[in-house]
Amino acid sequence: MSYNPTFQFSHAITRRPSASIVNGLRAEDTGTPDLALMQQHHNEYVGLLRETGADVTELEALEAFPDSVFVEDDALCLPGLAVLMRPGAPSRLGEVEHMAPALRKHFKTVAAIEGPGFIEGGDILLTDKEILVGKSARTDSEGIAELTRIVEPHGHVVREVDTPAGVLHFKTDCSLLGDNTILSTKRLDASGCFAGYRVIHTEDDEEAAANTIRFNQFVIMPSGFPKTAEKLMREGFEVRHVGNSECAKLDGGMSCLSLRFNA
Ligand code: CIR
Repeated sequence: MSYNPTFQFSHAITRRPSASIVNGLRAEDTGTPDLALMQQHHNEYVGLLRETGADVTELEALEAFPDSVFVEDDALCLPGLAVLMRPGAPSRLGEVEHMAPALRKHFKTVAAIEGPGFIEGGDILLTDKEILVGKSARTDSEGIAELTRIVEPHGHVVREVDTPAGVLHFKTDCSLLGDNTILSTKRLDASGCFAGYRVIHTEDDEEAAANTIRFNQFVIMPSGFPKTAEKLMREGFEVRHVGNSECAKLDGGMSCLSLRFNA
């Protein structure tokens, strides 16, 4: 069956939030995340992924790793190839080995970034023609170079770009909506990294809407960004919302909560 591997997915992997999430990393303290509310939002998120017909694995919470709910940072999933990342946050390095068994069930080839560089999945945007990787406080040029050496023989092109200063991950500020179309904050688009793509901007004061996902027929957005949601609906996207108040306290959003792939 033919499919577009950038937004049509048969599978997703998520991990339940752990009670230790209250100790998760954050750039700024805006309050302690409420585990029960986060779990409720997480259930809604998983429910929407499943509504598209995808098979969704929910891994058990990992108490030793407060940020392990943000599974996207642990791996990059490409057609037939998964690459385990090497997170730039020391407290997250050990998460990766707990993701490996779930990926081995679905991928014939599971490669790994060995270092010395660092790279997190949140800095990687897969499009129809290339893999854009934003350098950030978590992802460096050595990590990107190692990823390039792994994926190039599989026919992928990697392009190193910059994440705006003070922004956690490249994809904190953008998402692939499909068919050469990207949702981006104006500040990230101003860098010129999306030349050749059709770019839809998040509305002013709604920058946090940029971390959205296209998952099969749905564009899944964090709740609370009505102007950007309206814009996407006018463009013909089938928009769904999930509460993100608790993950947002830890700089997390829609993409961070799943690994998405075809198997
Ligand atoms: C962290 O700082 O690593 C977590 N608190 C948030 C990770 C968000 N992940 C993502 O944007 N891909």
